Amino acid sequence: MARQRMKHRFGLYVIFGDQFVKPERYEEFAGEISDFADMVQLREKNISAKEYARRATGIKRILERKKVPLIINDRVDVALECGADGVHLGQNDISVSAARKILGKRSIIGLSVETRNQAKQAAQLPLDYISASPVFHTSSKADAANPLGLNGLRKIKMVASSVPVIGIGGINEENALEVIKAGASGVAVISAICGALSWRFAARKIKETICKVTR
Ligand code: TZP
Ligand code: MG
Repeated sequence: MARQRMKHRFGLYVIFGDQFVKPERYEEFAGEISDFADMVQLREKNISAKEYARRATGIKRILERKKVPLIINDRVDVALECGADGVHLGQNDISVSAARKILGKRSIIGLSVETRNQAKQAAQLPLDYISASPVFHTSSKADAANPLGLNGLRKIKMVASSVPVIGIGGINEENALEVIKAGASGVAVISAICGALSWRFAARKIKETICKVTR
């Protein structure tokens, strides 16, 4: 029998890591965005599991007060260690099924997909959402595939209609609404928030924009 998916609000899904924010400012960052983010992902590359969990634990404390779930990129062990709400996996990470066994049925598990075929396969897995990657051109991920465009995003939603799809890549205040209108349940944003002069203001603007279409 197909697994019953729990309902989560994705809306504005903010992603950050030391590529864009200095670790000593993580708690300040989390505090600024927490009134507008529906979900937050810590995305670190090339640091120890111990340091990853230390950073995540500090953020978790802030987000918990606002009931904003924290997702850990790549590392199921780190998610377990810091009591995160879930994990986000790529096509080359540990499998979704293994992550589900380790983290249990209440954890939020997401998977990046770049093609319709990957999306179709993902719809059969015990996951909570997929991210369609990248929707637009992005400079934040060195090995990003060619942009799907809004049409590519629509096609991914079509083959994985039972799964919430999050758009990621090059999303900002100007194009966020189009991404939602194309079928996404949320927008994942890095540089348009982390690179803004005011993190709080940038998050608020995108959140207000996507709230024009409620899903
Ligand atoms: N995965 C696909 S695109 C991307 C990731 C992590 C980067 C998105 O960053 P930005 O700055 O919002 O384009
Ligand atoms: Mg990964």
